[in-house]
Amino acid sequence: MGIDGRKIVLAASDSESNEFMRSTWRQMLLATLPAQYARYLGISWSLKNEVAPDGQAKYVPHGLRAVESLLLERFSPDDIAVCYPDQMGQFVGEQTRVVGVHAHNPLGITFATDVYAYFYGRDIEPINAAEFRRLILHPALRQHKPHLKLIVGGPGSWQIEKKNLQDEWQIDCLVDGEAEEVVLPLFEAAVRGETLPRKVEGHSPALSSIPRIHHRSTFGAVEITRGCGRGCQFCSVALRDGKSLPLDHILHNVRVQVAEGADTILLTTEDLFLYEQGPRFSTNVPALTRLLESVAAVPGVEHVMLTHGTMAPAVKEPNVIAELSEIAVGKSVNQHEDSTHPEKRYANLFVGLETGSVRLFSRHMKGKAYPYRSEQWPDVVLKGMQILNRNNWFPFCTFILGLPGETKEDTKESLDLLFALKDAKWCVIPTLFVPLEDTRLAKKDGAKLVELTDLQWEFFFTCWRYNLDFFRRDAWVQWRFNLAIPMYYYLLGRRLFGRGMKYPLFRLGHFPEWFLRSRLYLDFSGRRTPRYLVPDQVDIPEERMRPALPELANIQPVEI
Ligand code: B12
Ligand code: SF4
Repeated sequence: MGIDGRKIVLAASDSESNEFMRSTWRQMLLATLPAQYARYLGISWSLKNEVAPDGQAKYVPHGLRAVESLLLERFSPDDIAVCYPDQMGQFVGEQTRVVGVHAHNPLGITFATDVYAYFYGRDIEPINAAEFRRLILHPALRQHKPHLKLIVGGPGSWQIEKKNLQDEWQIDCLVDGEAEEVVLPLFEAAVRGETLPRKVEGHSPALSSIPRIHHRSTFGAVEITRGCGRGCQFCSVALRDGKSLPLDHILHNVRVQVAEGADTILLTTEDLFLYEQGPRFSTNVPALTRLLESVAAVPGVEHVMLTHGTMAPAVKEPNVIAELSEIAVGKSVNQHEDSTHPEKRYANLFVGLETGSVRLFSRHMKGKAYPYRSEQWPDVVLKGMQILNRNNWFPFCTFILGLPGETKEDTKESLDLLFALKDAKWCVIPTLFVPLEDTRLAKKDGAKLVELTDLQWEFFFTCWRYNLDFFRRDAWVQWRFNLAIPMYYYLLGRRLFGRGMKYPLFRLGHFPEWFLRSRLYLDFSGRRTPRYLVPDQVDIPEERMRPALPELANIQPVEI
């Protein structure tokens, strides 16, 4: 390309584009592993991405592909290059007028990210943040800044404003929210060299404005729904209007991915069960089945992966899980010896459980359980997990510690629910509450590791004890890990976080239960019966069986 460069360059960091081992889990680890020490942790990860012969990126996050497609409506493909940082010098040159950068989680300050890097010391940043810094401070950007505009957008662009880094990083404009209706005028103004607004807010676009993509996304991500509508107060997508992408749009995007070498498709959604939903979040089982079958039938698709889902639909309509399993499990990338599938495959679904406290649930997220009531949440979780596990769905679930107003009793209720799930096949990720911009809890204080109570530490490490026991079966590795735990506590942990973490941490290190029993809330020795047991069934409250609002009574599920 030489010194001229392209008029428009779009870029994403290596860690946010990465699809190492086709594992979404490994990419999430990049948002968490401390950049400085990651190589010593014995975890396999890589930042290598594939580059096309002309130097462009083979795959980047789906949001950036959407931006590229919008720009292709007005600009020639010869005007645009999409690349990783290592190739920026090839594409950013004298002719470049605008560089658009994608930010999924640029500083690692969202849920469950910097928390883990902090365990190594307060100033340690996760790999993802270090990689974003490498991108945004790239020498080619600095060299050509006088004649180009720098625009950053994506779900994590708010983090840059929050940390006051917009000026230091010479970013002309931050785009927050959905960008379909803002990208073209903004990039055109940038190409004309006009001064850009410091910040632009994107709002939910008309369904028809969401473009079909032209090139491959990381993990073969294909959007099937956008928005949610359940209204959880801590969630940044809760306010996005809920919509399903038409099947021919979805299949077009699947074919584009496969044509450019993807063999795995990641169906991207806030909630799988909202796809072509009927009235009041009711699951459209035929539409979902048809979706999965159609995607799996596209020649070249070897694996179909899922992102997020909620528990209540699995409880209300267990047949949906059974119906989807042939593809969701049979075409999954993931394998675990506890799966009863002949090839030991299991389906992964990210499920936000967030709390076991009925009070906090009712206050911050009651729409999540609909049509069940908040008081039924523990039952919904336990029954849902049973149904998922029976069908070889091993979900990745999150809990949020430190939600505004959390008391000791709330944490105990969460611990009780966690204990009732001790034999579940799952991965459970404790996260700390982060007041995300554009949410109803934006003005509240975030939770901090140094302020965790003893009970919250117990919750935190009990989750990881479960995960170790379920995923790490190598006795020798486990033994070494167990030895390292007290060393960590006495050398660093105690100094960084205080004594509250001690016994919970020791449980993570498999200290004997006779020693821990009297010092912790949960009793692993089996003497105490759990507060919750899996219910035989969870009844939908009668008033929720009937349409509550007259106008809803006339809405019919989508006909397939
Ligand atoms: C798929 C996905 C993943 C995948 C793949 C990610 C990837 N790198 O490709 C996996 C599972 C690996 C993943 C990981 C993580 N994710 Co994620 N992920 C998603 C998900 C479900 C879909 C993303 C998507 O493709 N959406 C569709 C596209 C079209 O939307 P979009 O990306 O927002 O893009 C639009 C705009 O943002 C904008 N835009 C995007 N890029 C650009 C660039 C420019 C220049 C401009 C102008 C505009 C622009 O235009 C697009 C069209 O409107 C979203 C939720 C959601 N539905 O969006 C969460 C989400 C983005 N992830 C989230 C989080 C927290 C994470 C993790 C930190 C999770 C964790 N704790 O470990 C990690 C971070 C990974 C990393 N490397 O840092 C949060 C972000 C919260 C926040 N606001 O900070 C979200 C919103 C989920 C949630 N509800 O909390 N994620
Ligand atoms: S159910 Fe999930 S996506 Fe929907 S509002 Fe709640 S947290 Fe957000």
